[in-house]
Amino acid sequence: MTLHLLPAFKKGNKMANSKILVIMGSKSDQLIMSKGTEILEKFKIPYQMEICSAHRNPEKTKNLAESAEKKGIKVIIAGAGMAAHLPGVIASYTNLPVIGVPLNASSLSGMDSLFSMVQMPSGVPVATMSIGEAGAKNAAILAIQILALSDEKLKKRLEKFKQDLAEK
Ligand code: RP5
Repeated sequence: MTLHLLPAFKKGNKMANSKILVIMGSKSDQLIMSKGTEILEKFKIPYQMEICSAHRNPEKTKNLAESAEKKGIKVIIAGAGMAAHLPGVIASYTNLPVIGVPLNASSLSGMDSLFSMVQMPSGVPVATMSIGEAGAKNAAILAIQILALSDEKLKKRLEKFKQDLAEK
């Protein structure tokens, strides 16, 4: 099966002043992870997207994590399936908050990935979301909530978002 990149991934996807870095382990993760980036776009949050595997591209993973803070990134979202060490490896190279999204990419239905992320040993946390689409969306919302701690306008937009959810 040939996996094509979604249009948003082809544009170079480095928005000026990106606040959030979204990394996923494979092209095969992009459909689910795009459910979260759609929310970032709705909130007009500039973000950078990268496809980078912790085991296939270890040097690139290290460089992305180490350079993120200097580039102005405030939160990193990392999605991966199977033995999903990506968020943990990223968290080992940065003090930025790292949000992990476990993805269903194997016969274990994402439980493998969930346990890989949520069972981080003490000292190097990964804020782990639920498996799949809900997790991708919640990762985006949590990242926005973190940004809203120092952004009053964003806080207001979040309040409106939550009110709309309640009305639905
Ligand atoms: C992980 O392995 C990726 O995050 C993906 O979810 C899974 C399978 O990757 P591919 O074999 O589809 O590239 O590294």
